[in-house]
Amino acid sequence: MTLRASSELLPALRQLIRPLDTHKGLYGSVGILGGASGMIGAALLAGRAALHLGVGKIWIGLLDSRLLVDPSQPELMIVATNQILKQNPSHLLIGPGLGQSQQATELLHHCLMSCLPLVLDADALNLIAQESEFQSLLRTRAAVTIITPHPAEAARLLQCPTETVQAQRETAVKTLSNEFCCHTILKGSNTLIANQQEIWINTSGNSALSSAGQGDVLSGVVLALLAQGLSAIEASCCAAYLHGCAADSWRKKHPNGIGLTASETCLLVREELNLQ
Ligand code: NPW
Ligand code: AMP
Ligand code: MG
Repeated sequence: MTLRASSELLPALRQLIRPLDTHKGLYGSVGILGGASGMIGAALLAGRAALHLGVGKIWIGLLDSRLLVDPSQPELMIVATNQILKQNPSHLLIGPGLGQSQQATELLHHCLMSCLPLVLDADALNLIAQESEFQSLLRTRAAVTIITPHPAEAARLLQCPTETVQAQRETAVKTLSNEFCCHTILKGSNTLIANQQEIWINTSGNSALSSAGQGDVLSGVVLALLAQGLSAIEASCCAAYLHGCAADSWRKKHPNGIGLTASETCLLVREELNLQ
């Protein structure tokens, strides 16, 4: 199969250009669920990425309810997990730092049952891999669903070794999209993006992204683009491309550099948006 380049879909980003007379209510009101004890940062990183990519309102339902505000990012609205769906969100992301507790399982069930466009990452994917009922719910969702596995998460979903996924990445991404009737972003060097018809390849990005929380940032970028009107495939391809470009620009300033943090990547991705 011929792979298309993810950068082909960049013109879709022009949809983000705003008229003068507008308001935040038009740019998505997203709910993010995750952040169990010890992994609060994952949900906050996804929220920060969504914020820096222009989402109107961001609600974060943290499983660890001890944090009431992100002092470094007070724009994020942190609420109890059971408050997220009550905020009438336009789009949902579940998974970053979610853990695999009973509470996590119940929240995932609610999300899969909802009629809202949904991004699934990290532990949401691990829970789906373990539960056939979740797999059925995923297949039969009426709304758009995007899954963002790294190779090990993909292997859990496909019930095969990670080495098999890496040896046959095109087959893996296509199988995931077909098996679960969704859009798939198979992360890693040369991230692949697939719907049930086609596969796109991302050529931006580098090993500076091999650090904690970078996937959580990517999921927030995908959510942001989806919430502002891009189609699932446009949001997936553009997010992977911009995320990779952020690391490429950083490497230009720091040849062979290491130590790029996910927090920095949130800001750098915004710099990559060229809406002229
Ligand atoms: P290894 O180490 O090579 O044997 P997991 P996670 C493998 C949250 N986070 N290619 C790797 O294999 C996330 O959101 C919270 C091949 C290892 O065994 C999740 O909710 C943070 N193999 C949760 O933590 C920051 C690869 O998979 C295993 C691979 C767990 O997520 C960190 C690790 O993957 C994190 O994002 C690749 N490209 N990538 C926070 N600040 O709060 C991974 N593996 O077991 O799914 O664990 O990705 O750390
Ligand atoms: P996660 O493992 O969920 O934190 O996701 C890691 C993110 O960083 C994904 O978007 C990967 O595509 C990206 N990434 C990690 N390592 C590399 C690499 N060597 N080259 C390009 N992208 C990478
Ligand atoms: Mg991850």
